[in-house]
Amino acid sequence: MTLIINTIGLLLIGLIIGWFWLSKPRLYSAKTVGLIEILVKDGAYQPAYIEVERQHEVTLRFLRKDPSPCAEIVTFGALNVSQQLPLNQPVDIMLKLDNPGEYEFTCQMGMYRGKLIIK
Ligand SMILES: [Cu+2]
Repeated sequence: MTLIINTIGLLLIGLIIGWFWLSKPRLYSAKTVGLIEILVKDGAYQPAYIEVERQHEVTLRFLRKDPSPCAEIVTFGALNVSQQLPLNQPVDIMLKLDNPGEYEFTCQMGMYRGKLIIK
């Protein structure tokens, strides 16, 4: 019995380590103008990789389908923007971006990762 519990414990630890260290962001590319829709689903932002031409304002519409509490908040660290994402309810985030560059967005713990690239 102890052996079984130990084995399950080890498997769980392996899964958690795998999730944190081995999972790479799934990359999607979307070259879009205007409103960009991002699905939060199955542990990832889809698309996670967004390229836009330089423009003054970019609106991202997040739709969270992932019930994991981890997905509840999306944060754009470099822009000082954080937004709560209710389940199954689209949320628009308007960003003012005057400088080209790469802007990472993540969940609270940095497990969901995406990147907004302003050209
Ligand atoms: Cu998280």
